[in-house]
Amino acid sequence: TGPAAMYEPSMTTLGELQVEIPGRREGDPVMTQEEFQRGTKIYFERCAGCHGVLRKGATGKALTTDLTREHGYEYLQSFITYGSPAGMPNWGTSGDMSEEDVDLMARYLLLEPPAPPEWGMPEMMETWKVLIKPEDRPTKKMNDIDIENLMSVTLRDAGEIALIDGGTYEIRSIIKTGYAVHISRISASGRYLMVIGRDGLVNMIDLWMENPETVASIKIGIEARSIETSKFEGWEDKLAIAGAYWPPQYVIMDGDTLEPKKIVSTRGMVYDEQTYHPEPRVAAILASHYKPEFIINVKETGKILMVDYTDLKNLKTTEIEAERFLHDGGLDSTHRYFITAANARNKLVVIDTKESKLVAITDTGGMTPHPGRGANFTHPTYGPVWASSHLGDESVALIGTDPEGHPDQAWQIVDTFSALGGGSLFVKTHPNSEHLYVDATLNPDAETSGSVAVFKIGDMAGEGEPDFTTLPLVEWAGITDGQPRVVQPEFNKEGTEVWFSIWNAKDKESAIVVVDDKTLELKKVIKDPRLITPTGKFNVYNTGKDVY
Ligand code: DHE
Repeated sequence: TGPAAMYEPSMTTLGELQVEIPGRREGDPVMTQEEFQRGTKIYFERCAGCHGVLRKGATGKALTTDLTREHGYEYLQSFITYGSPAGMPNWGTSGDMSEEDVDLMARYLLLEPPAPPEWGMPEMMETWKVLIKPEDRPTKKMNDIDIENLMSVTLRDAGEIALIDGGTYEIRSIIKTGYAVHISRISASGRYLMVIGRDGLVNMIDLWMENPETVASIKIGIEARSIETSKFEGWEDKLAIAGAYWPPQYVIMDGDTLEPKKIVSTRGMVYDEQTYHPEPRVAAILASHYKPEFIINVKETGKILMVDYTDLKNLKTTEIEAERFLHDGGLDSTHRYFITAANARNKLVVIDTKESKLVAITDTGGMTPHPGRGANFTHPTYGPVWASSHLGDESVALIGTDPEGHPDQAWQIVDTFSALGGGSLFVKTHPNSEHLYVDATLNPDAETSGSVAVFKIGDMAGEGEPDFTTLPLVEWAGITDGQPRVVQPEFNKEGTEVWFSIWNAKDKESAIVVVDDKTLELKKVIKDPRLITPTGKFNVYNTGKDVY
């Protein structure tokens, strides 16, 4: 009984939708309806994130039939089997796809992609549930949890999050969320935790309840990645926003109930060529601290939208021409500037959230920047900087973020140096820390992907590349089965400990490793059979206040 029993998460993903083989053309490979359905499911689960639902390409290459047919079956089959150094996974040789599935996918890609359905207000309203009405919720915190130091941990393949106490390391609860759940964000007051699954399911969890639970949910699309809440003074906890990959759109919702208020399509013209794009996906969304605005990355058209949320009926949007393939990013230490990666273009874009204007587009000098929210610190030589690592190579790039004190270096790449290796996803530091942590999650070498590089910020001055310490976290976790990967450093509220996920296969043991930031010694290994595929971790205080 209780809200958990009432709450049935929606598992409809693009892979589960009933699709028909689009009209056959001469020379099309023979494929049964069942095979086509299976191909669609695999494509959604493995390929769409990088190549797009309509296969127009983004982080991955375009796979439209004019191209796939030119390359032909053999080429596709070998590419899917062996992958490429540019980032295509080796689905066949890694054992993730069977030989039959590789064959199926090579044939599938020679056919036109099925057209997925739209998801407008009627569909959203049908999935919208308020499990506990605002008036029936507690009026004060009813538990003894130190909410500000709570960690919301993505349990990716379980479609759940774990709420872990940042002080005692105790798992306070496990909550069912969307399919392949992606990120957590927190409302400005720190009360409501918002979680989004790849299937577009949003859970709103009330951290004041005796046992924090989902109080409202809605499915905002068929594929999604981002969620955020209004943070400007006077608008705390008032609104939520979620962005979808499919259909390409964002929706602004009531911050108490998730009632959908306004859906805006992001289909339109690519910023530079000014040609129409049918699938401009919504990537990172951040709330401005300077204005009542949401900052929205539209990936394929290369536009950053600054959406004023004060009057949804007369919606004012500043549309900034940035760069294609916008992905993730974060704020500088003053919270005034938004720095974001146009990752397939090797660029960082800087926006002034006070003036709602483009400030700079800078080449990072590395391959495919992937900063997460990035890392802010004061460099001994260059002053305030923000860091990003890269997916395609081992480099870390630092961009100057102090236009007042260090005008010559502002928005320039002031330094680049090597960390462990390519395949890095996230960097992290904290205002109270003297260290910069850099993972190498997708590196093919198990020792590399199982470790993290730690740079001492004070040692970054001087000639040559700074040295780093390697912490063998998988070894520290004592997991020998499988090839677990270290992913996403996240600090506790005080900035004294840093947490890492040890991300193993679904049927193997995973863990969370906590490191003492001062001594770089192991503080705690959190293991529990319920910790299935932990990936992202979101400290309530640091996430809500944009401390990174
Ligand atoms: Fe993420 C953030 C998209 C794969 C873990 N990821 C984001 C954001 C986007 C995104 C747009 C920024 C959200 C925001 O700030 O509003 N991620 C995608 C993809 O399209 C991609 C490449 C492929 C896919 O098919 O989904 C992808 N992401 C992954 C993973 O495989 C990761 C490593 C494991 C997982 O849990 O799925 C992963 N993504 C994360 C994490 C963040 C994230 C942990 C938040 C980082 C932070 O510190 O804020």
